Amino acid sequence: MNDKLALPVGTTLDRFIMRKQEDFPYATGELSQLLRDIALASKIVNREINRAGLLGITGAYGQQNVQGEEQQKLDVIANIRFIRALRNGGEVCTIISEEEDEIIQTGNTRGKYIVAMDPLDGSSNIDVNVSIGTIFSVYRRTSEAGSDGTEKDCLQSGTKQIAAGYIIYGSSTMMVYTTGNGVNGFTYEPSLGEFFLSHPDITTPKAGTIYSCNEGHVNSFSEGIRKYLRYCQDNNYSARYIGSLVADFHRNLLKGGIYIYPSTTKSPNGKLRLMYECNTLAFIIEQAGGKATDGCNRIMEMEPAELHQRCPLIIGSSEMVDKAVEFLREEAAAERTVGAATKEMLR
Ligand code: P6P
Repeated sequence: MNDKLALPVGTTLDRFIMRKQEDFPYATGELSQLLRDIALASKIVNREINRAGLLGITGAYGQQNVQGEEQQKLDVIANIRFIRALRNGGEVCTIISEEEDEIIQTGNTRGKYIVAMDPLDGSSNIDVNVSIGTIFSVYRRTSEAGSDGTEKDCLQSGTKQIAAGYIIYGSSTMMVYTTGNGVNGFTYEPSLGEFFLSHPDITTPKAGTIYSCNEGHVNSFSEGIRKYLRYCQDNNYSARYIGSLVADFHRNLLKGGIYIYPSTTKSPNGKLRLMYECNTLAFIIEQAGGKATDGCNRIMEMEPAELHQRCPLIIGSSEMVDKAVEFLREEAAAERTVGAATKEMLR
């Protein structure tokens, strides 16, 4: 299928994946199968989320994850579902999960791929019926097939991603992903058990009037971030912050906007994780024409040192991200000037 012939709205995810695979003559179908495995797990998780209140699977699980965060029962359930689907699918040798301290070996030693995932992000919102999401990135292993994947296989920069996506469990359930040739969105029809193409070739507006940030932490933000937030308010932008990254990101992707989880005095590296939140959404936003930075560096070029490392995230419409970075650069320049003047005075 010629990539130039856009596939019609209503194309099933399976057919879409197959047609797009035809665009890659050397594709062997493993990545296609991996995407199907993720879609399958998301259908199961979707069903459990929708019935959580009836099945007694809301609320805390009673343990903390490696991040020191209270695991919700559905965090654990979603983690199990995605690991099982990827293990049974056979294409993935190793998984990084927000819910697991160490890398997970699937036993598929011939598997070509690594998956980094947050099985259920925003889970504190589950009990109050607010949209939540699954976030995933796919990398090609760098080690030889035939043995378990290594930590080095897992610690690759975002530019090495071969696919990235999320599932948003919201007023409708959608899967949005990219393999590096644009971004496409699929809406789930539960009565048929299928995802259907509903948002072909998603591009994000260059500018918007929505800013997403937890302004309750404003006193711990840098002066540059505080100045940018005041700039948004002076320009009568709308503050929209759901407390669920996938939901805030998805709205801003479609309408234009910026999401900021910056460095704070308490958490200098911010809260969000590089490998399975920031890199994933950075790949998607760049493919849709937007930008993603930690305030100084392009997120996708950051070299990960640890599986669960955190990084500040400023992501969204390109002109809005540029403006936020401008305020941060002005602050850095002012600090250098003050630093130099102080040094001069102390000579
Ligand atoms: P805060 C959820 O825990 C999450 O990782 C993102 O989904 C969300 O945007 C953010 O943290 C909310 O964090 O500190 O504003 O409650």
